[in-house]
Amino acid sequence: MNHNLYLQFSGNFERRPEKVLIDTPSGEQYRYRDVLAISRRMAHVLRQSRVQPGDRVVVQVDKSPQAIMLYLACLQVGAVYLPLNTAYTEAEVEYFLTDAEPRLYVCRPTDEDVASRLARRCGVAGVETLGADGDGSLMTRVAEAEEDARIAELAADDLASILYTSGTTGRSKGAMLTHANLAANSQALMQTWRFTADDHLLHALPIFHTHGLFVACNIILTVGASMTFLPKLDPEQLIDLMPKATVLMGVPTFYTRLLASPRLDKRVTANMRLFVSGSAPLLAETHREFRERTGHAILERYGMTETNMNTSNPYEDDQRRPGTVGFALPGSEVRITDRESGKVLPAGETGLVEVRGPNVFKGYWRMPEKTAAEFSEDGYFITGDLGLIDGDGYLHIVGRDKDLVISGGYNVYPKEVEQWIDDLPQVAESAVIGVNHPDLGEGVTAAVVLKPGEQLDEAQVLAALKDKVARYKQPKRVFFVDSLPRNVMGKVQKNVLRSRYADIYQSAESVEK
Ligand code: MLC
Ligand code: AMP
Repeated sequence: MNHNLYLQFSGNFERRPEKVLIDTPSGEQYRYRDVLAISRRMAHVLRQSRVQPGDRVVVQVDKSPQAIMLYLACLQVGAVYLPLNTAYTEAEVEYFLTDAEPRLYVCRPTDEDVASRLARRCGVAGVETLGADGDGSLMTRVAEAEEDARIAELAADDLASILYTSGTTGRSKGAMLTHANLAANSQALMQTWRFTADDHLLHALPIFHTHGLFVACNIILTVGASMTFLPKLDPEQLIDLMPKATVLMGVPTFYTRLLASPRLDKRVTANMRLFVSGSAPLLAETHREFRERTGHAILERYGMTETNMNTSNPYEDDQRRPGTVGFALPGSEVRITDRESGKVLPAGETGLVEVRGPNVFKGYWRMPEKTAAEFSEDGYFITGDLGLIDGDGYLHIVGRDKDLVISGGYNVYPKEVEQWIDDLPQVAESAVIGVNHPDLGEGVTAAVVLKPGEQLDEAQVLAALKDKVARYKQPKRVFFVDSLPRNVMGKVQKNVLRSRYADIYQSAESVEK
């Protein structure tokens, strides 16, 4: 049996060729038949470029319908789709190319020079470009290519994608997601959230992460529905489009920014059947405010790059509980264990959240020890999140055991930023923390200790980080301290720092987006 995820989508290309799969606010429309034809031509170009099943194709491009066609072409060929955030710096991309050893690197036309230089340095054989408007060298080749309708024959645990996720050591790890992982998760979500071919999704998330790519696009492709692709979050544009849509998926910042618009009300949301939130905690207060204004209870779910989606609040809106992430999805299991003993804890007790099921990834790319360290003996993935399951079975995420900041739904591992700050000759040590931020949930914030007699200001630290790490990882504020608070074991007490700076983003002037 062929387990290629593409087969889960392919029936829709035959059943509804005339139906629009993706449209854009500027009026472009891509029907199922267009997407099929272009993706098959892309598959031809990939094969011409000697991309074989199992080869990695790194894609670092702006959001566009063509980027989804490239994803589909990779599935057809059996290549491993490896999307990267366009915000990554050259240094960050160099690491990914070296680690993943892709056959092909597809970048934005404006990045071609840097990309070619990087490809030469990292031994990547091919570079193509793809622009936001479907321009670039890839599409020039596609225009001349024939359609190649072959679909690679794959096993369930062959890789469909690798998504890099930073680690607490500061070194990024490639999470290997199989065809079976992605197929199982979109099936479970489709059922739980009652998607049908009549749905129309407002898609304003980036498509280089689990949320925007696998949760959003895979469901739409599986049920044969349609979506509007927006390049980025623009709350007014979303509100304009809601009367013709049925579903929105977003990170909590989507909902706080929508609430900031006086236009958001019951009337503009009347056609919508579902608002989904995830990737970061949604404040119960935001849930309640949204319900009051629109009559809709936001459905919160919980997932991870490594595991896809694990839990969801129930579809029945009176059973959705603010501040909780609901129940394990069909086929998945969730338990809470004691941090020290590893024993499973009863309802109401807080511990590590562990998950098991067909959604859970195969492991970290070329890191067997790291993979083994994050699984329990009986096959549960240890998420590093802290949670409890209440008496009614709802999972609450109450914190994180891992040192991680989530800013606007993007993960920032403090260690990575601290290492760059510590490299500055004037710096003795630093600690990077997430501080409550009204727009982004958490704002990346640094506390820096200088070496005796040295001088440095906030602007200099920020300037030094500029080309090192992606913009969203750079601190919103830098503070200088005489020493970092430590416990008796010598460990930096980040909680002390978090409470010291708890109010810095609360006043309107200090809130930077
Ligand atoms: C952008 N900026 C950010 C930022 N996003 N800074 C911190 N945190 C963020 N999340 C910076 C930019 O670099 C820029 O800086 C300035 O803010 C404005 O940029 P922008 O592009 O205009 O930002 P905006 O459109 O306002 O984006 C904010 C956002 C976006 C929250 C809408 O970040 C977003 O769509 N986040 C979703 C991330 C996501 O998909 N996460 C899912 C991961 S999967 P300057 O200085 O250059 O102006 C996952 C698993 C799961 O977690 O469970 O889903
Ligand atoms: P990522 O590694 O980018 O996939 O981010 C996964 C992490 O996001 C999880 O381990 C959680 O810490 C967090 N997360 C995702 N969804 C939620 C949610 N609904 N509530 C709280 N945290 C969440």
